[in-house]
Amino acid sequence: MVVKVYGPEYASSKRVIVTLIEKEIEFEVVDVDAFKGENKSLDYLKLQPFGLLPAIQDGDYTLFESRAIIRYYAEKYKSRGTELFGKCYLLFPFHQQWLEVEAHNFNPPLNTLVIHTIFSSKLGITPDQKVIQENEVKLGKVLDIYEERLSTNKYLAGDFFSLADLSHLQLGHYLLNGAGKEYMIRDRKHVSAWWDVISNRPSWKKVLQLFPYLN
Ligand SMILES: N[C@@H](CCC(=O)N[C@@H](CS)C(=O)NCC(=O)O)C(=O)O
Repeated sequence: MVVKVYGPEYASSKRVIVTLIEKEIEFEVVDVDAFKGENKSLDYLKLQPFGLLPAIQDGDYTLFESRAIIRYYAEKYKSRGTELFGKCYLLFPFHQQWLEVEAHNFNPPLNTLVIHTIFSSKLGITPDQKVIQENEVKLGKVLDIYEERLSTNKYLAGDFFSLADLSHLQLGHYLLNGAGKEYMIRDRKHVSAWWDVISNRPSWKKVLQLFPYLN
């Protein structure tokens, strides 16, 4: 069964697509333009009642929330493509922990930064320098913790690439492309090396080639 991914152009959808590529799962995409409000159409709300992207359809099966989707496919196709949970069950909590850190510590300040630096005109909001500065400070503190973690571990969960690393690519990409905050990665030696490793994976390059970023 080919997996249908709705709204491939958006960051959270790319989190799903890069996982499907790593797991060698066939997919097709359905364009949904959030800037035209298509994510609030009655048909789309049947798939994702909160009107957010992405949602997937896999036969009769529908799922939303990008991190739930990637956990599902990494588990369902454990032995296909890249092992994204680590080989040993003892490692499972570490990658879950760092996936939660990405969702609750990394993503919120970066998402606000991206809205105010890249998407303000599309969203019809005035960029607020105070909000930008506050969120830059918050994100900097998170990245300082990453710097320490990555000084003793090649990847966030240990010595293996996992969903936790992969989940940073979609919004992290904006720091170096569009938001003008490249220094936040490049001034941290270990974060910078980690970023180069994860963003040079063929799966991520494929995503960028298939779905160039909106801005
Ligand atoms: N926690 C959700 C977040 C989804 C989300 O915020 N999607 C954005 C695109 S990256 C969206 O749909 N924005 C349109 C809107 O807010 O109307 C997930 O990971 O799936």
